[in-house]
Amino acid sequence: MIEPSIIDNRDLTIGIVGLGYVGLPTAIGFYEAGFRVIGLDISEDVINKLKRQENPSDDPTFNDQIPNCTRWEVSLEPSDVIPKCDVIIVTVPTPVDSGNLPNLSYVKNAGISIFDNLDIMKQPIIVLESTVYPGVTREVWLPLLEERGMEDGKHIHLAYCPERFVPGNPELGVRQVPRVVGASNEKIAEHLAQLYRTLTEGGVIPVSSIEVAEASKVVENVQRDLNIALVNELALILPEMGLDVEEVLDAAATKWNFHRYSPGIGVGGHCIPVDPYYLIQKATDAGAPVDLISSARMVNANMPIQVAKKIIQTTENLTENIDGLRVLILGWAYKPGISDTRETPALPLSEIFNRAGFEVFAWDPYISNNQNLESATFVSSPFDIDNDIVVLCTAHPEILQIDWQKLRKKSNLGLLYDGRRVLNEKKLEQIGWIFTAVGKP
Ligand code: SAJ
Repeated sequence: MIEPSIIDNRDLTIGIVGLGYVGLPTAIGFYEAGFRVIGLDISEDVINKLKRQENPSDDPTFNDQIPNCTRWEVSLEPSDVIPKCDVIIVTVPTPVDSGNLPNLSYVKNAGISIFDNLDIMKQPIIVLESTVYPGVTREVWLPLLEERGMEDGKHIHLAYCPERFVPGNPELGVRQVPRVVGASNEKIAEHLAQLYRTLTEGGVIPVSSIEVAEASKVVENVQRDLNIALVNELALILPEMGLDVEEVLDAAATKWNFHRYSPGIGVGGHCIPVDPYYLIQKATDAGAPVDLISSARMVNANMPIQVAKKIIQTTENLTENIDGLRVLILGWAYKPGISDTRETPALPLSEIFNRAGFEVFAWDPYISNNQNLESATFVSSPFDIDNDIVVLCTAHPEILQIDWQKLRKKSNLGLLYDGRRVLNEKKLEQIGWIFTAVGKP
């Protein structure tokens, strides 16, 4: 059991199962907070790199941050390390499958490797952090415990503490963000809140149950998806009235409780475009309506199609034959400053351009150009090729700083589409670009 005094003395061994985007910073954070930390992963590459104190992730924040100390251990073998743990935190992926249905196999497999190897004399606490729908922790793990003759609250204690951090933003990492934690047992939730307060300075609130904590996380991201969908739909409506969505949103944002979001070519990442499907699935199973959540998800998922349609229409107004025209996509990562391409809207955009007969090239300063994608050829510089159309998909600082005058000389048609509304329209038109953008008439 994790009594407050044990937490204060740092006399706890904390296991982290899954050393990816969330698990690695969490492991390093609890190590830095003074605990014994054991990291477990199924990837030999990750574990071998960590054993050599190399950063296994593509986030440079962890360069030179990998500990080399007796308080830090990493392993591929659950049987070697799980028995040593007092608290086990599970940070494994919870993706959706091709039909956008939740894939809980990683959560289940993590449970199996934990429950087959834990030391019940320690009455360990098992905390799921991965984003799920309300009920997953018990639905997936209780049957596994029963199969092994174990009971929650007796041999082990289950809990849920949603992962929260912002990839690529060191101000909003696991050591800074506020957290919530729920457990089957109120005392356990309180003690876990105390434990997580050694990790983050952002504050930790215990909530009344595992399910409340599970629901809070998926609701946070559903709200974000809905807000983005609203401005994306406005970006399709207002230009039909001759209005620029950015000008209207700026005006509306002068209202004290208007929350400003930005329209774009689409919503990428492993959170926002994925998490709503978890709540949609659970609500549908429960026979509850999901009209708003699912239609907002469709608006965002269809944004690359809408944007491609607009760009193709504009091109057809400029030239007779669009077949074989060259499009240069600037930015492939799903958001600025990182190399993560999961669910990137640039991919469907490039596929639609291909079907329209365009030849598609892409440049992203954070992504090596040896990507073997069907729908786009990666180049190592935006000046490597002549183009006809340039589409800004990701507002990387390096893309904003491009020499647009020099790039204009490489563009035969000179059509520029600002997919994130981050460029200076007047300046670009003065140097000869035909400037168009999402939400612009
Ligand atoms: N996006 C828009 N318009 C907006 C905001 C975002 O089109 O106004 C797009 C981005 O371009 C990107 C996608 O949505 O393609 C997601 O952007 P994001 O800023 O939400 O970034 P994420 O996916 O890294 O979200 C993370 C999430 N963190 C976790 O789930 C742990 C999310 O909960 C956070 O709210 C978000 O960071 C944040 O606040 O930055």
